[in-house]
Amino acid sequence: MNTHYLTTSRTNPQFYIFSQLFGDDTTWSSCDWESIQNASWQEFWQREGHELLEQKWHKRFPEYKDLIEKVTSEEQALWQELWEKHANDSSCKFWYIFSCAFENYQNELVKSFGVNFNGTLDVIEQDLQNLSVTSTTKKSKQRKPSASEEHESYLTANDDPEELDELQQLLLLGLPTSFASKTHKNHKQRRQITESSGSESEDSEDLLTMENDENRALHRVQSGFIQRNKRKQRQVDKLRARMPEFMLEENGQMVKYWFKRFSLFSRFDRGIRLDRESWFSVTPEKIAKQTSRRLACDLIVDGFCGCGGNAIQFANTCGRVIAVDIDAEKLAMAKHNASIYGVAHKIEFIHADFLQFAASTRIRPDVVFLSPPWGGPDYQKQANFDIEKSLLPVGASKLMQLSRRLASDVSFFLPRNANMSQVIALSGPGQQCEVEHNYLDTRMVALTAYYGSGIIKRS
Ligand code: MGP
Ligand code: SAH
Repeated sequence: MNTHYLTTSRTNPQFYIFSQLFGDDTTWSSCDWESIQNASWQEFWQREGHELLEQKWHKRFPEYKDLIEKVTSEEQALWQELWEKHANDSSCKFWYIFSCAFENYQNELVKSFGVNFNGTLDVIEQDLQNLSVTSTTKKSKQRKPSASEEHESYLTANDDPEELDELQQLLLLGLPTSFASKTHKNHKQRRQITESSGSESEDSEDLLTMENDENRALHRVQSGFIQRNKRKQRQVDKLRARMPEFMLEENGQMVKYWFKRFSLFSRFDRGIRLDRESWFSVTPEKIAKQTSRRLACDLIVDGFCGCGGNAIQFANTCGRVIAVDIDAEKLAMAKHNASIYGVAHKIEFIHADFLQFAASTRIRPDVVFLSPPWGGPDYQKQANFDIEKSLLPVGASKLMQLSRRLASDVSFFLPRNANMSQVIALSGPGQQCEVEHNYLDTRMVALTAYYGSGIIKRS
């Protein structure tokens, strides 16, 4: 994977969606890859292309805004030429990242059908040959990224370019930055070399001067190094002070969520509140926005509202939102977060167990949206996540049955490794569903499944 391109999108991960209709008889092998790719690219480029080009342009040429009014027509033509080149180069880069994400999508879709990947590689390769994907992307498909590249691609979902240095340090949590002992060791080694060579031949006085000179130089280097490290350490300390305390525990495994905070909520710095579970469960804003565009309606029920990642976005596209959660503290946080986005008045927060709520309510929404607990970050340990056995509080079929009591259009937010045959089976005999794979840059975050003719895209 070309890290340069990924670096450019670090501050603002691009959001790609690949979606496909599935019925009883569809499998991954009957996917129309080419049309999925074309439709996804067009969808993305129409949604974000123009803005991305403009953003990048103004970053490259900050003087443009001030100059353009005053330039001659000849200069204007030169600017125009520059713009065209910029638009062309930039769209190529975005296309490249998109193609990488698309390759990942193909691989991940196949895996989610529980197919042994090695056995199908040739077939997929054949499919890829038929696509107009550039040869560089084909190469990248077969090469497993190195550890450092995997780290890079993890970073792409972060919104904190200024703090990457600190991130790298924080990822080694439990620092001290151990510079003192390190330099001491080097110093010792150098001494040993000097001493041994000296004992063999040289005049001891010369040696002493040399050693003093070396020591002085070494001292200068060391003190610069110490200064820099002290400065870094102070920055790290400052950053750690801003992080929730629990993140620094558990071997630092939760720290990654801190670095995604602006990807989770673009207004994070205005006082967004999250508890431990919500840090790893909240739907990233770009994905929540997309789901809310898809599910725009008069009345929607968000059955597992959490701290409001989805509910807040629904409030922007739906007439009214009913947000249910079993945890009163999370509901309070959701209400607070919704007020930061200026939409709290559009959401009715209901403290209830969704199972009981759905079984007893007389409310008849247009759509029910479900993002239940997946059992914490360990969901990733299953090769094929069993949505009947591992979702909480009950399996997907039971959740679907209860939701269908309220509305025929139901949507699930599910783990990226969800068993695809089970996801399709949820639509019921003879019915179809649409499965959307949600990517931030080249990384698949999760999938969203749509059931019911009112919300399936092309039914
Ligand atoms: P993740 O797998 O914990 O993060 O969750 P990431 O960065 O993909 O992990 P990595 O180890 O591969 O780096 C990805 C996304 O899934 C989160 O941002 C949440 O939106 C969603 N998510 C994760 N969990 C554990 C849950 C859950 O239990 N319930 C719901 N509804 N969403 C979850
Ligand atoms: N979509 C949310 C995150 C949901 S996490 C967001 O973007 O912010 C799953 C939520 O389900 C948790 O908040 C948890 O408290 C809630 N939950 C668990 N069991 C529940 C139940 N039986 N009824 C309602 N909510 C439940």
